[in-house]
Amino acid sequence: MIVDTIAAISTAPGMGAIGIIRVSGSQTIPICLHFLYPSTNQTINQEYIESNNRKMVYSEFKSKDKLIDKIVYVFFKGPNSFTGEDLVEFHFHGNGILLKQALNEIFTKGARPAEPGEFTKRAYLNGKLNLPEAEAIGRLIHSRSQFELELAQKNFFGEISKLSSRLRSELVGIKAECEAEIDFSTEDLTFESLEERRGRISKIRTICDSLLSKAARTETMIGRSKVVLFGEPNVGKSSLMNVILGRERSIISDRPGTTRDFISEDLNLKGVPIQLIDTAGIRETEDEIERKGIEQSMRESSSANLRLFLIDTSKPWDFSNYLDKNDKYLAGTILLANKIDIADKSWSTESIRLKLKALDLKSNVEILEISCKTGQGIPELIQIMEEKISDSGQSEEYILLEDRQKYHFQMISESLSRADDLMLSSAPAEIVVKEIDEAVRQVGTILGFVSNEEVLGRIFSTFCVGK
Ligand SMILES: Nc1nc2c(ncn2[C@@H]2O[C@H](COP(=O)(O)OP(=O)(O)OP(=O)(O)O)[C@@H](O)[C@H]2O)c(=O)[nH]1
Ligand SMILES: [Mg+2]
Repeated sequence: MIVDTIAAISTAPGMGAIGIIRVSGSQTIPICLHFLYPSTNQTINQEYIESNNRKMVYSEFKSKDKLIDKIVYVFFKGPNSFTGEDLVEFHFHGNGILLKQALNEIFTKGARPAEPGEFTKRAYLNGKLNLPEAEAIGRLIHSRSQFELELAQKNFFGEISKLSSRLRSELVGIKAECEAEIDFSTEDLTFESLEERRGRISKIRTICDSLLSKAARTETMIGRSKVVLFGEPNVGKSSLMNVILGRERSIISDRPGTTRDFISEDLNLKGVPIQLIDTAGIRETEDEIERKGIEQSMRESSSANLRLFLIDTSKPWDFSNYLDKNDKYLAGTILLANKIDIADKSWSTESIRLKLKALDLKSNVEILEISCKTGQGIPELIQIMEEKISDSGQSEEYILLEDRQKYHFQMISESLSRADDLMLSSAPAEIVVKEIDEAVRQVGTILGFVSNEEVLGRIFSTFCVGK
């Protein structure tokens, strides 16, 4: 039984209509009795607090006759609280200084500062949440996009726990079969064939492996996607940056070499956070500063999730030659034929398409005519960007795994692979069972069958104080 009492500000820093201090542990009621003066004629005592269990009560919050704030509070009698212990939430006015003042008063009356994630850790230790759910709370709070939030919600509502429980019961079944075979090998019983068992094991391995690859895909989606605008000077990269952002961020001029550094701005497309980067136009130059900018452009563009390569259709160029010259930049890009409002008569999308085909680039190049001046093609461009970036397809294709969970799924897969090798080489069942047992242990760890204080400390310390 945890006896000490913790307290922390649970709302985000900054000003707000309300700011909540949460207190949990055995001193919760004495702390309430010390500070609360409900504006009824009733005297406050333990019975009063407990009879108002889970109700919002209006009260003065006073320390030594000094009125700190008029608040509402909710008392939750353990075990029916978030942490499973007696818990109170004091809803103050949302001023950081006021909240700190009140919190310091609370610290003098038997509570200590909560560690990061300690409320959630207590909830877990008291059986209120399982570990994957507790971890999902951390994600829920920190989600930066709709996409990430939805996946965190799925985990919070039990996705990982259900999945792991299913895997665990499968693995326990296999282990039981193996053990029965060892124990009753001298008796005339039929057990599943080697092939059947290998099939069952391989099915679980496939599930783990596919989870891991889905999780990897999800991570790239969640990480801020980088979209880079690049191409020769004066083709309209900065103009496009401004059009997409809807404001004048980059300097535009008809002088080639206007942008010398790279300019980065954050935006959100369909809930996916994006870093949009405008770069220095690529060309041969004697100017050292410009050359540095160009090198930077190349670096940015090679690490981008989506590359938009701009060309200027207003030039009377031989575009075929132009593409030959630039073919190393083209693979996997969207080729934006800009300034289509003043396109030269030599411009033809069809011939460019044919040329691109002939270049035999490793990955597809899409081509889109746009004008930063008239806005032609811009909605289509945004739509293509959204599709490419948030290409979420079926949400079943994505899953959020915390590093810890990934590690254990990986370990399960490896144990099962070793078990399979052992079975193939007709190793004794006793040895095979050890690997299966290890897989059972690993999946148990995902579910939170962990007693190690250090492991738990690590998991919850990534939370913020007050959670
Ligand atoms: N008519 C027309 N002019 C455009 C269009 N897009 C850009 N321009 C003009 O083209 C010139 C160059 O535009 P920028 O956006 O500065 O080009 P940039 O690619 O950023 O150039 P650097 O920074 O020098 O590499 C400016 O004078 C723009 O007004 C367009 O779609 N139509
Ligand atoms: Mg520019």
